[in-house]
Amino acid sequence: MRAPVESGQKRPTSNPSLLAWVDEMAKMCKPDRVYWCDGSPEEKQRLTEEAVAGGVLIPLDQKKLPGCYFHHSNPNDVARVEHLTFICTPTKEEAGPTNNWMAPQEAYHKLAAIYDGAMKGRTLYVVPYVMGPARSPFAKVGIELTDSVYVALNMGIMTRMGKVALDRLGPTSAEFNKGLHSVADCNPERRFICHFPQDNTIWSVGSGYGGNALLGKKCLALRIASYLAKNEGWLAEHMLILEAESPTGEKRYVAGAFPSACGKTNFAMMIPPKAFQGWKIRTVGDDIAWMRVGEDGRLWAVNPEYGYFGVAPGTNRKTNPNAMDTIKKDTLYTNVARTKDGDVWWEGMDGEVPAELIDWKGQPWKKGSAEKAAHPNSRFTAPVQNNPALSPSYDDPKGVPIDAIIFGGRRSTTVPLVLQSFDWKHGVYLGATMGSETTAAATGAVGVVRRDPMAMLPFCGYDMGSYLRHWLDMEKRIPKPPKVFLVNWFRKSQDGKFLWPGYGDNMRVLKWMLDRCQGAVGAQETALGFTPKAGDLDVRGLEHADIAGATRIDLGEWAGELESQTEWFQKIGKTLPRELEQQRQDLLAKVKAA
Ligand code: GTP
Ligand code: SPV
Ligand code: MN
Repeated sequence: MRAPVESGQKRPTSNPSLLAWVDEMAKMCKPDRVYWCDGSPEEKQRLTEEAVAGGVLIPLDQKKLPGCYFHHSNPNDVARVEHLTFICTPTKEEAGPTNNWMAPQEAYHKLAAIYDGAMKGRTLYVVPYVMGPARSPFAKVGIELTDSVYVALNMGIMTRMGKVALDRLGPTSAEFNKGLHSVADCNPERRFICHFPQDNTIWSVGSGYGGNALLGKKCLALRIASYLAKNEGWLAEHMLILEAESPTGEKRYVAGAFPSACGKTNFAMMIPPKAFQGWKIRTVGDDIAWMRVGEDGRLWAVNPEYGYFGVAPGTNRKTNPNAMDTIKKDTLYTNVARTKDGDVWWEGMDGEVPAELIDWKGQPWKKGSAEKAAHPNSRFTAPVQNNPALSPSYDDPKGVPIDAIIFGGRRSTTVPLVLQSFDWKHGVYLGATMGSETTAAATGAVGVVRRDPMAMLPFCGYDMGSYLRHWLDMEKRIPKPPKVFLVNWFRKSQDGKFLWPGYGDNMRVLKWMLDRCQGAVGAQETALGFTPKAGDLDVRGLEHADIAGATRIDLGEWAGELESQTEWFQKIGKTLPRELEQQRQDLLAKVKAA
């Protein structure tokens, strides 16, 4: 038995594995109709009209923001839900101590009961998509079945969606990620995001938001992909990819892992300060990097995504002009505030705060209100082609060669502006012990320091100790490894002000790191790594910065920091690579002796 296909639509594939799976899932979810997405512009227009008619999307001012729509999610569904996210491997050990685990059979059983009939009265959208440049050997095909037209439209922006994916899959291959998604009744009590790495399967139910629901993104491109990467000898990471072209036309690439809402999109779209005239910074990716060792012995990265699902608050013409230009057209806005005449607004937007707004929940809002008008995790979904600083290499099937890997957390104390690791192993240690204050990108308390190794704590699809072992092992696989750095844009003074202006001025730190890769600039060796000494950072034209305060290393604070890492290493448990604990002890001894 299969649900009737939308009237007149011929199923666009004869792939028997795909057809059988879609039929099986439809039989369980019982949608009124099944619609196969082709990814065409006509289809996008049709689905948008359907979403507007159903109240899922609200048109914004089409003169000012052509092709832009507003969506407000259920107020109980505004961020990723880490406590409801599960890795479903045969043994608990495979998921490791930092992931929630459920036995695969139990998870299938539990979720099947929720999916049963959940799509009655709704359409099941079949969304075929490719992660990665379509012709790239890196690329992976996924199929997401969803009952949310909002999710289908977002996937149309965030991935290479439709016919391109069915063409890549071909008529017989069973090698595709099987993603099933239903908003069901959007009840947090019946919300589960389950990953079955061994089955290349994702079941997500009860949420329509971001990383919970756009299955190509965190679920496939990080959790499932990190599991594959470990087995196949590559890296799937929560990293931006940036292209830096020098005034002499030399292009170099860096990859950077900062936790959720800690600056990846901003860094990847940065506009250098005036003193750096002639430098061009372009975006290859802003959230995810898949990296493999090339024939030349270097590490090569592709961005599997095709759009940006970016944080709105804090984005303005001064902090991120490229993002502001990117989101002027064909953009979906989720949980931002609006003006009565159909413009968008959020905290940190340029200009005066409007006297009156419609807040993210659709309620009237007045200037001076204690409540935020936009949700702190409100987002824009925009196609990469809108980005004026898009690198042409974003679609290069072979990717781009990485010179430097940058780890960076949000730390108001202790961690200096920039630190270069002594070597690969020490770099892995810096990534593994990275701490960051939590943000609104996930539900739960905000501003609490937690360890977020390589910004992958919520996204690693297997045991954390084995993941860190994989990072250490990569050294043997990469004959010409990137240099590794730790940065912190978020250090604060006693009175709570940022010591470093951040944003475009981060170019000054990027330049130092690029020069360090070529041995073209000085540094001082400290107990913890190399830092720029006075005069090494190019600070021409820099205002409002406390450079000494931002770059300072306080050995007392560091002794405490290193000691507090014991708890984290104990949590990782018996699979923690011994080398990392050794690094910690050696550093602590050095810090105490200094
Ligand atoms: P995800 O999409 O959640 O993975 O986030 P992201 O890492 O891409 O973070 P994003 O660039 O969107 O920045 C998140 C927040 O941090 C925004 O409010 C930014 O304005 C702010 N931010 C980004 N870079 C800097 C910086 O250099 N300094 C300061 N102070 N804030 C920054
Ligand atoms: C993040 O939280 O790291 C994001 C947003 O990029 S989400 O897609 O919801 O994961
Ligand atoms: Mn992210």
